[in-house]
Parts: sequence; C-alpha cells; structure tokens
Amino acid sequence: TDPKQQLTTAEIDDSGLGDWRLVCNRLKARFRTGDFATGLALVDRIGAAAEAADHHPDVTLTYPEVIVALSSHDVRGITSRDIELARKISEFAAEMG
Ligand code: HBI
Repeated sequence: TDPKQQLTTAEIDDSGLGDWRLVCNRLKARFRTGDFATGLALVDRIGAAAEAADHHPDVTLTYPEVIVALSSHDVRGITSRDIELARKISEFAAEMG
C-alpha cells in the first residue's frame, strides 16, 4: 500500500504482527532478550534497518528487554512503513532469541 497512507485498525490486524499491539496510534512490542549485550545487539540491528528505510522507531533498551514503538510522524499514525519495519524487527528478535 501507499507508504503515505494511514492504515485502518482492520488493515493493521490483518498484517499478522504477532509481537505488536496498537497503543495510542503507535505499534508497540517488547522483546525479552535476556541480557543487556543481546539487547544492545538487537538495537544495533534495528538502527541499521531504520537508517536503511529512513524510518525510525523509538527504542528503549533496558535489562532484560528492548521496547520498541513505531509510528509514521508525518501522518500521525501507522503506515506500511511501520508494518515493514515491525516485521523486520520481529525477525531480528526471533533470530537472536
Ligand atoms: N521516522 N518514525 C518515523 N516517522 C517519520 O515520519 C519519519 C521517520 N524518519 C525519517 C523521516 N520521517 C523522514 O522522511 C523525514 O523526516 C524527512
């Protein structure tokens, strides 16, 4: 879909993003990495993907988890840019888990 088009909740639900919940117009997920170094490595991969996509989540690195919030600031909602990055982040977390 159009990366500038805000998605409906039905479209977001249909995206099958198991790790992610819609909270206050943002997609949120929490990944339990188990230790700080793994969390930091996950954040590093998220950062690289965010730069490549020119789309940037809010990321909180704590012990023992990484919390990620995604939205498209320009439309103040969720677009396909968020769905695509959310999928990648879930894949990274699954690979590192
Ligand atoms: N990241 N999450 C998010 N939302 C945006 O709208 C956004 C971004 N990163 C870069 C970006 N927009 C740029 O396209 C503009 O700031 C130029």
